[in-house]
Amino acid sequence: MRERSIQELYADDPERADALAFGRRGALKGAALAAMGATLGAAIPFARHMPQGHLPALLARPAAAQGAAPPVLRMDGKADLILQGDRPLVAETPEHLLDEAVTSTRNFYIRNNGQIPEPFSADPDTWRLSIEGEVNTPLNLTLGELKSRFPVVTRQLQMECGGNGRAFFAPQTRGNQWGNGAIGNAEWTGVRLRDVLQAAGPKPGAAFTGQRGNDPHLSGATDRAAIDRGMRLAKAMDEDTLIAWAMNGQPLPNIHGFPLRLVVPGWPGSLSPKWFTRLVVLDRPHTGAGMGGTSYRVPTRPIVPGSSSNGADFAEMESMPVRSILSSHAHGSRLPAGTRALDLRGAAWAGDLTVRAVHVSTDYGATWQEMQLAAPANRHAWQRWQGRVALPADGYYEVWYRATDSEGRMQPHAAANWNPQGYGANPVSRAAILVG
Ligand SMILES: Nc1nc2c(c(=O)[nH]1)N[C@H]1C(S)=C(S)[C@@H](COP(=O)(O)O)O[C@H]1N2
Ligand SMILES: [Mo]
Repeated sequence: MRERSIQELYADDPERADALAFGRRGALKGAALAAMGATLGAAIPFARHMPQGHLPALLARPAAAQGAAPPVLRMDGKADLILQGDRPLVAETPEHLLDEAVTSTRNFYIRNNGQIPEPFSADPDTWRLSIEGEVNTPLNLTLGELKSRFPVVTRQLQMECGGNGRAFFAPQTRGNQWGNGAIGNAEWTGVRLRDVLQAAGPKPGAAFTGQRGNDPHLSGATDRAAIDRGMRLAKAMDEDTLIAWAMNGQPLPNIHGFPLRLVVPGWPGSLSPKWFTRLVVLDRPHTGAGMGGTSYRVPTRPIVPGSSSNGADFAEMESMPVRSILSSHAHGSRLPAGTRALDLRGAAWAGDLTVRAVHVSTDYGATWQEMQLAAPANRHAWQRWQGRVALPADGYYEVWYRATDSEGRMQPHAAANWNPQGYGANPVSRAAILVG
């Protein structure tokens, strides 16, 4: 009977593969080291630091383990994004395509919960937005009126799906299995929601919002919203919360909400309706589709991974946790023999906070090197990082990268605070790189 390769074993039974590769003492030596090297297709210069129980990054990502390429989005005006699903249409940006300081529209991820509406075919300036609820003067404004009545601002703002990083949870949770690519840092043009709310005049008890667009529910039911979420009024009044009609200097493409969307940077993307038609001001938390229970809510006290919960004592997910990406090298890249340094680049961000530092390790976390980190272009923009690391020899490397936010919180070694819908996973990331 043929021995199964370690690669097959890693795909089927990572624990057993690990036990075989590392043996009881946990050191990768002799035949085991040779087998691991053969599996990875290269020698492992830092094998002495490879921790026991370590599933090599090259094998850890499902597509690599199965030898299959993920499905690719085919859409005019869009790069080859990773197709997460086509009903609803969801597509993730591969990390290495996020190498631009300002994310181009081509490379911006896509997340829909419902159907994609037909493009608005009338004059875009006739699109209407209503501001209702606990306000002295309810407003029903055309896009043309928004443009002429309020100061127009342009800002770089990050938009990130609340479930970004979900694939890193174990056990797996339901929902799109995002890696780190449900993020974009585009340049948005519009007016401040704050200015419009001040024109409407919030009543004394006003404390929350509810906001939605007019995309049909996935089922086609006309009495149900695809998504209809809300937030604390304080975030609506933040100077960076914009009602935007342009993305990177052009009218919004239909897939990103033409002709009007909200941009609530640093908080879950689900708060930023595309095809934006209505915002209601409330004196209590909103109760629309995607609110309450375990939706966009995380445990305040950790729960047993894999257990069920009704989310009663969970808290709203607000400012997103610190995260970093590596954009200069794709996971699994192969570089020419003799390469002795890597010039690494990427980005990092931390919701409403800023990032204080980005560190990289090429020796399985034994040592970490601080990268150069740029200031954000403006508040709520991501920060670019770069730096050079030396490589002692040809072989298999893992680049581990992690950011620390302005309050000292660091990306954890493994996804923490497991929750049924998989929000907030931001572990240290690992990219496999082969030299030679
Ligand atoms: N009308 C509408 N707005 C929406 C959604 C939606 O399904 N319908 N999805 C939200 C979610 S969950 C995210 S993460 C962002 C993604 O924006 P993008 O598709 O422009 O990248 O849009 C948000 N706005
Ligand atoms: Mo999202």
